[in-house]
Amino acid sequence: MNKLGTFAQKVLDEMEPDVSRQQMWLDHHDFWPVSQAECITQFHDRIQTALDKKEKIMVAGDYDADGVLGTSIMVDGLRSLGLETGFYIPDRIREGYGLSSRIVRRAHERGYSLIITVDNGVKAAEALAAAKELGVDVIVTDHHTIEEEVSCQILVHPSLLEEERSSECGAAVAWECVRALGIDSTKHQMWAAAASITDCMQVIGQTRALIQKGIEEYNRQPEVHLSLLMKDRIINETSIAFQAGPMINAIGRLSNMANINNAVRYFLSDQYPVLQSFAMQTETINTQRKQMAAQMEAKALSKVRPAHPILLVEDESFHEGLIGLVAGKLCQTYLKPAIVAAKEISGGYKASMRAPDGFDCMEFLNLFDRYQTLGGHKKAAGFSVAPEDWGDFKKFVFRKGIELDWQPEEPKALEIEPEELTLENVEQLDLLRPFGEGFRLPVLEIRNPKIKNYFDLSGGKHRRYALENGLECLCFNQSAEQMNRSILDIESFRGRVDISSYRGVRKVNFLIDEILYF
Ligand SMILES: [Mn+2]
Repeated sequence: MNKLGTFAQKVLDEMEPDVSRQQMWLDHHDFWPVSQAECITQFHDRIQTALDKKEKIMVAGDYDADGVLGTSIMVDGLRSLGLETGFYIPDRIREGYGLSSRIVRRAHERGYSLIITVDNGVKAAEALAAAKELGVDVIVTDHHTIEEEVSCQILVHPSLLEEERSSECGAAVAWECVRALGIDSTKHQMWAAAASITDCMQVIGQTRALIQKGIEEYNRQPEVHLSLLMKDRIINETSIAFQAGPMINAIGRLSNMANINNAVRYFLSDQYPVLQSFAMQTETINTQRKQMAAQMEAKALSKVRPAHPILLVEDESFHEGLIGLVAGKLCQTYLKPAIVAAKEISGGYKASMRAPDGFDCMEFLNLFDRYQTLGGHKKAAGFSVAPEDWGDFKKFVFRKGIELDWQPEEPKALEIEPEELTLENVEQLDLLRPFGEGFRLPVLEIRNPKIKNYFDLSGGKHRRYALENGLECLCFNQSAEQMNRSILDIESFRGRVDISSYRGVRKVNFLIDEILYF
């Protein structure tokens, strides 16, 4: 049995009530061996043919962090075999998502006879048809839901691999392919681990093994490309989710300011000065991304009609690479589904939707039938609408929003005593890592907190509550209500635990996300 203390066990009981499955979350599993799936064998054999015939291969990736890391794994792997391998990632704003006929034609003109997609391709019917006509073979490697027939030579997809690989992201699928060629480096593992985290994959099976091993290995010997994009020296999945991931994604989002293909060049380079200069430029772009997103969020919050059942905000000034972040902010602030739209250069509308648990974006959006493009899942979707249909779309959102009957899932919280939050107890939670989709730490709740005193910081922006047992509870960016209500009204604090370190002394803090009042 496991050696968890009572506090960590209490948290695990909340996360996994099925006792027979608890050990699985604690075990560190070895990688499952090279996949025996038919598509992986086909992939292996087709690459062998390419080697024999000295073919030129073009890797066509997606513009998010998963796509960039997956493209880097595939290109690095194929080049190490001596194959002449090019790559191309489309410009998010000018070209849009996925493999297009234009990319296929250009590859053909340049003498590429084989295209391998990474993290996209299952929705590229038109481009796949163009390739067929030109006699270019295509291997599609992707993890997005298959909704139509994928007409290509070979399809490598988690649904065609063994069960334990069902939650793999695009980069992990690329890694499975490269492994099957007998080239397997820890660098590739760490990149695939970082992509799994950034793409919010379920932390089970091979994905869990990748993240555990990738992070362990990184903390033993940091991987230079990732480390230049992170501040933390010792990392966990949160460092990647909040540092390296957004840095890579910022380049793809602001494609009018930077070329996402340079991000792949970065991962393929080993010239330290080149890497440093790229990392510095990325930092600048990411800072800009944060500022622009903050401005857009402020504007969206001022324009939104919070009483509407489904929030919809559009503005001429919105940058289309950032609308998803703003929709996320509205959704989080009002706990309602939110759509944020930007006007494209072409005059059409590009929109992003985010929804709280309990609502299904795609199910809702599919009730309207005039989209130019549409893709996504339950919690998030992206789509575009022609200018002449936009008015009808807005009416649809308003009317259907009123008709629809849905309830946000009640957020559950695990009640704890401040005395339980000792350094030893909180450190034990690390044994449950990695956390992520399908295995999230519960929200912790301190009921009737015995507040000894409190102190406002940065002119009232933040507040620190000290409890009688010595625990400090920090409320960052407190709201007007949180600032003005009497502490006697406070029924409970909801939030998370955090370990801070000051001059070598580590201590536990409680970070307040929500204050409930009597
Ligand atoms: Mn992906």
